[in-house]
Amino acid sequence: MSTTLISLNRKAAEFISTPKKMLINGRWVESVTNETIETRNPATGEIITTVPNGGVEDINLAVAAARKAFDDGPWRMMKPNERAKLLLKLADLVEENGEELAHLETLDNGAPVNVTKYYPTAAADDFRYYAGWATKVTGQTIPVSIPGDIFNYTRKEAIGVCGQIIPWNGPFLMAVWKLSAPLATGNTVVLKPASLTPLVALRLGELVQEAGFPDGVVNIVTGSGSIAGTALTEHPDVDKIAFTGSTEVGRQIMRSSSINVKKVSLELGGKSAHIVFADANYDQAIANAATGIFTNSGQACVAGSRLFVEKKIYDNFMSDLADYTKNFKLGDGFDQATNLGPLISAQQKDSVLNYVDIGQQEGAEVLIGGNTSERDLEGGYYVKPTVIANVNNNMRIAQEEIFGPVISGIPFEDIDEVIKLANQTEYGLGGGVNTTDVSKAHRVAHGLRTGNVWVNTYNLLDPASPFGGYKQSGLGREHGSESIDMYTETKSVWINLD
Ligand code: TAP
Repeated sequence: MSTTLISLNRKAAEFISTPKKMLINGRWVESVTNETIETRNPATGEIITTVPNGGVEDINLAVAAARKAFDDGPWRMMKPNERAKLLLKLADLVEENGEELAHLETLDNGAPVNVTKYYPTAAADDFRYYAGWATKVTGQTIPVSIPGDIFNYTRKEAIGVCGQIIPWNGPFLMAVWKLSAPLATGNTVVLKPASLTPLVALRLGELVQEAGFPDGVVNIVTGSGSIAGTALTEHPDVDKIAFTGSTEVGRQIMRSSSINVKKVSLELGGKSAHIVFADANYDQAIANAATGIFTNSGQACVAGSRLFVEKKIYDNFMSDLADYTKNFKLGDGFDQATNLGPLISAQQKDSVLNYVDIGQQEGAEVLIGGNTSERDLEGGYYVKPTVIANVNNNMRIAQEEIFGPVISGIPFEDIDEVIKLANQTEYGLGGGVNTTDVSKAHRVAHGLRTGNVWVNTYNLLDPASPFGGYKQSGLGREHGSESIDMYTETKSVWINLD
């Protein structure tokens, strides 16, 4: 491994030098039981620090604080431009502390600094975009036709206390997405980060306080999904749950949220089709296919994990894609040369490698990748970029979310066949099309039953454009005006003018 390690930002080093606390009602507290959980660096397996293992009582305290801040509080009543100012201040603070946040993300999640260095700007953009919305959430006047002199209008009102549960694969930006729109619309929040990656959320909590948000508006409880997460989703004083994570847990959350009929939005798994036609710009399509799967080491809900390649170029394309993976430098995210980090945990590594075995047992052929035997990567949870050929769409590796750097190539004959195959999955999150034929591009984009389609590119996101899934990939959309709808209730007001 190269030894050009970037040194850890000084403030990040200070941050992890003490056991962390969690944020409830404007105070940094231990869990009621004083229990803690360890968080580890996936590049080395070493313990970084500990965070509180919050449980039912901690969730109760956090929800009570969020409830009070909403019901009695300064937040819902605060003028929209004041809420906007606080979000703008938070955006500035995120930028000012950008390197520290990026380094904490690399330490906790493994994504290379080469990638996480862009997150502070993306995070600040998100807060600024929704700061802009705070003053623009309007109702309508409605020309009703019933008898009498009746004036009817609608108001968009905050839903209340939002329980925000996020995964480990993008802890920084996921935390930001789960704060920006709900706060802009006047909701209060209890955020539960993933047990494996709690650090950036806790540091964001400090910045929320520094920006001057009133106590109880943002609460951050660390703890396990099975206890703290369940307590949040079952809590009768929580009005909405927004969750990003696995489809299996998404189903459980729908069930537990039914207790008091919470509003629920879900951003779940995917098995996205990335389609390459023979007329595509070949080199661009290779790069897109690689970016589509290897970004974040394949630990992305939108990962283009099923690669459909037109039969006449299939063999060459798969072999060139395998060659292209040699451009990836696997290693510690703090190594300047690294552009592919470790997986999040030993368990995730085992699960991914098990899928590679399953693929081979099913008759597929591993062209490159699989396990790493490089001695200098021992200790971390590394899997080489892996390209698998001779896959058919019914195999488990083509139907189940692997969540690792593994791409499965499937040949196809024509546009109708590929649209059909691409839609033969329980998921519907992303999709990619590579072609120089504009009519094919639109036909496929319209034919895919997915929430996002990228043409001759992949993985683009912007706070202004809605993001979410069809079928079992989710419920609702984050970003854009759709997020405003997701965090507001619509009230119809009737006035008799006679
Ligand atoms: P999940 O188990 O879905 O965890 C996501 C979040 O939900 C974490 O904060 C987790 O807490 C919490 N959680 C777990 N069980 C819960 C419950 N019963 N009630 C409320 N909250 C609960 O995902 P994971 O274990 O991190 O990853 C498993 C698989 O999910 C991955 O291999 C991948 O296929 C998929 N995944 C998908 C995505 C996206 S973006 N679609 C993201 C991550 C993972 P803990 O961290 O304490 O468990």
